Amino acid sequence: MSKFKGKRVLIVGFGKSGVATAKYMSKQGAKITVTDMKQKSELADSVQACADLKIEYELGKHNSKTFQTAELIVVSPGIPLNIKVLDEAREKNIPITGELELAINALKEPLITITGTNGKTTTTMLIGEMFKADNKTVYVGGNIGQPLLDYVTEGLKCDAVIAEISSFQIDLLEKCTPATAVFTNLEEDHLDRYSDMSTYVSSKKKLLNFCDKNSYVVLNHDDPNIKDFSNDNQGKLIWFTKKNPIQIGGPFAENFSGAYYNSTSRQIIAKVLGREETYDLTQFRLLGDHNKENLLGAICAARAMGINPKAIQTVINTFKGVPHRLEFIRKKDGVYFFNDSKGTNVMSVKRSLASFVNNPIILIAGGRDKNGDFTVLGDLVKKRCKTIILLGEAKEKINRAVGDLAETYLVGTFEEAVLLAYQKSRSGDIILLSPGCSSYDMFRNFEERGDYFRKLVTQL
Ligand code: UMA
Repeated sequence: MSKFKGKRVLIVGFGKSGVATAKYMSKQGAKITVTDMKQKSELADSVQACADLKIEYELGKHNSKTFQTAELIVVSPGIPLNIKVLDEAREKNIPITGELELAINALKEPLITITGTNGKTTTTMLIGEMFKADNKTVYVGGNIGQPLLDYVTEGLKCDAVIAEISSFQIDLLEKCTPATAVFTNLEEDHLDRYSDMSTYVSSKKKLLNFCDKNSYVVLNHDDPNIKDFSNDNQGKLIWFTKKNPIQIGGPFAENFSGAYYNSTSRQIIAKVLGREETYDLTQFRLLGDHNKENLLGAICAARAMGINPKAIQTVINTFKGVPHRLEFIRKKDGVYFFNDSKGTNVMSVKRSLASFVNNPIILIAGGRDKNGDFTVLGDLVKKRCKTIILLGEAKEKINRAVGDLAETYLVGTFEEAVLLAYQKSRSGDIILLSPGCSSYDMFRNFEERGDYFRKLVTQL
């Protein structure tokens, strides 16, 4: 019998994670209450998705009493853990968990986790494709937008589960032993939720501390924060770097286990399970150095899990990229349009700007600020941007940080931004939407923002 049968389970937040939890808990026979600060009319999709389930709703508010009388509280990742109702429940020792924890507790398959600030989704997708190219069945989920708990509820059976995991999800995890854990990089993000960078780093590190001696731990040697993770690692360490290990020298070069990029030959050299292999990147389509990092991390994880090098090379040659991550939309009058709506923090804008070396950029940025420091974009804006178009809640702040370094306009709507960018463009220019902010001031999520941008660009 399920341990949740008959239990009063309170689900906080009724987005994707809340819906997945409701479906799972309904199957387990729990007594479900859902609470969300939004009104029912704003949650129509979620309510519809759970129309067949027996659920008590408390919408438009969070009621302290409901929190204090629950036997288990399942919190959605986007909800800050320091809200009053959760503090009160903690005082009463009511267990608080997340959808990911419920899923991981029920998983039997090898779990590959991917976390970091940027590049998680691309790395996750690449690993998934590498498994599939080797005729393995996989479930790819987590922060990528497909709740992991759906895999359990639907009773699916795959060879492996590949999960993109955010710090918000890690904060709600009590245990998790990945077969392989990839850490991409750690850059400034979510400082509206974490008090400072070190608290954010500690959150990610919690996942490293879960890894045991059987876990493969894949670390980015080029990222100083991630490099430091090796000091606390219990697992089997695999490095990736864009430098030749010989340049780094010392024991790192002598005992190198991992993958590195050789820029002269445009190859990746991997030595993961003792054997040395070479991967050719001449057909790899994704732009930017950061995508080489994503590929390096993916190769390390796939090889650690025994994926055939031939399957990996096939994915390198055919992978088209991920929507909303430097996604090429169209070329019109010689102008190239790119949708980078997932560029929701300052460092990811930096990476995207650095990806275009030769063409002048018209950057569209802004949205809801996450307490980011936009001044770090200064050098790249000066070198690469001919125009910046700013919108959303953060437009004044970004203008003050970099507005003097390129021709800058502040606009009110997305339509204005796209039209102005097009009017200002000349053949050879790149129009890049890379907001550096979350989308929540104007859209439901970054996907909706990117889809809208794509639609406007297609209509031009
Ligand atoms: N809400 C409350 N009370 C509050 C705050 C919010 O009720 O005090 C409600 C909101 O009204 C809303 C609901 O909570 O209806 C939303 O919950 P959510 O933000 O957790 O959204 P979900 O749709 O459940 O999506 C979550 C992840 N969202 C976040 O972490 C913000 C999705 O990651 C993830 O894909 C999904 O679970 C499935 O696992 C998105 C994301 O932006 C992509 N992640 C961040 C990132 O990548 O930077 C971490």
